[in-house]
Amino acid sequence: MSSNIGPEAKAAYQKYLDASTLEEKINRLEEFISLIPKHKATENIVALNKSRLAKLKREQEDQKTRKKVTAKLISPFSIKKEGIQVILISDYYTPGVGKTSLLNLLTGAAEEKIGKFTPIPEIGIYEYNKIRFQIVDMPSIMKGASTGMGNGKEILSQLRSCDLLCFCIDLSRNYENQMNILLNELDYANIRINFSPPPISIEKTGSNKVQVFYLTSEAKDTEKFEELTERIKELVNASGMRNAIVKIYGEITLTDIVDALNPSVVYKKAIIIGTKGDLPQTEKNFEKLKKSYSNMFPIIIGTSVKKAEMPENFGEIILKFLGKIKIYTMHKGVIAQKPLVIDSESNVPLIKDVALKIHKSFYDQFDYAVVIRESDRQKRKKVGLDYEVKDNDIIELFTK
Ligand SMILES: Nc1nc2c(ncn2[C@@H]2O[C@H](COP(=O)(O)OP(=O)(O)O)[C@@H](O)[C@H]2O)c(=O)[nH]1
Ligand SMILES: [Mg+2]
Repeated sequence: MSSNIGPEAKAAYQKYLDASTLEEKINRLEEFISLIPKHKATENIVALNKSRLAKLKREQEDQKTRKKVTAKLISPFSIKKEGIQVILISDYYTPGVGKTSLLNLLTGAAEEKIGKFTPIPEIGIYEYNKIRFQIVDMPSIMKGASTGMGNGKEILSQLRSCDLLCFCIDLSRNYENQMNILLNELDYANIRINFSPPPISIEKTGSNKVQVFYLTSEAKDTEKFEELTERIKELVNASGMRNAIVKIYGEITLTDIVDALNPSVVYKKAIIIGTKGDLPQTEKNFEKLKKSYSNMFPIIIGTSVKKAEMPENFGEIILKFLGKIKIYTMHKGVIAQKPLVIDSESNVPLIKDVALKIHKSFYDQFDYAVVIRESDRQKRKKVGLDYEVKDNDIIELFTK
């Protein structure tokens, strides 16, 4: 054990080694990690033990699910996804931050639940330019939710598959407390916010060793990468893998490796909605909130349900933030009423994506496409599969 960690942490580590049950091991390892002074020299120890901890927690979850299979019920928290799913979350407080009020303003749903405790999710559909957004008003998240407080585990697990999270923050209360509770509980639940997945891929292999490859010049630039390779091998072993190929595509930290090794980590996009903007002092609070969190949250909106203040183009804001565009298909000169939503997050959206989205046969038998773009000088173009499409394009596909 390294000399950088102090006697108290050392004692805690010994206790962890002496633990006999899985639960004891988890608790003592958490205790140990919390006692390690956090600085550059202890980075490796922290990462290594976080990876061990993640492995132990997975074992614990496996045991629990095995116990549960006999009594499998559909949870009242489970939501059938429809359209683009947007989940409203907040901390737990009375009176509430105004989630149900927002849901009602956007969708007309759940008016009778405003001002009341809402123990299970309420759902409504918000339509913007004929695109459907499923707005989910989640029960509040308590401090300790990630360990099960107030149905926290059920609530947090529902967030893992949404398209967008809205942190609803009551501007008439201390915003920092609210933000901290939400950010902490999500982090403990392995939900990472507005953070790109690290440039790492880890595959299990048959060979009995861990191999690390640096595949871009950025990755190769890493200082002392031989040492990094050793650390990565340690982390892979600590996570329970004996054989793996680790590919690194860019600059990374040891924490990134710990996350990449943990199959329960998900990456979610989130915005902040400040509520009750009509109450005294809220304007000042809103400005401070923006200043403190705009690095992490590119979109922070101020609202008031009392004054019916909500951006008219809320749907547009969401689509843009999620990297989605809408196009209109055309058939024999007739333009569809309803747009088609195309993803463009990682790459530029192409005619190919449109064809595949409609049906694979349009891709397989593709001949050419006609694109009508009002903003271009040449409004009408005949194009191929690799042509880049833009928001509001009108597109007709022709097959052979
Ligand atoms: N002044 C003001 N009060 C609001 C606003 N939105 C909600 N409220 C009030 O805040 C309380 C809690 O609202 P609710 O929507 O039930 O919050 P939830 O618990 O987060 O779902 C209710 O009394 C609402 O009338 C708002 O924009 N301005
Ligand atoms: Mg409510």
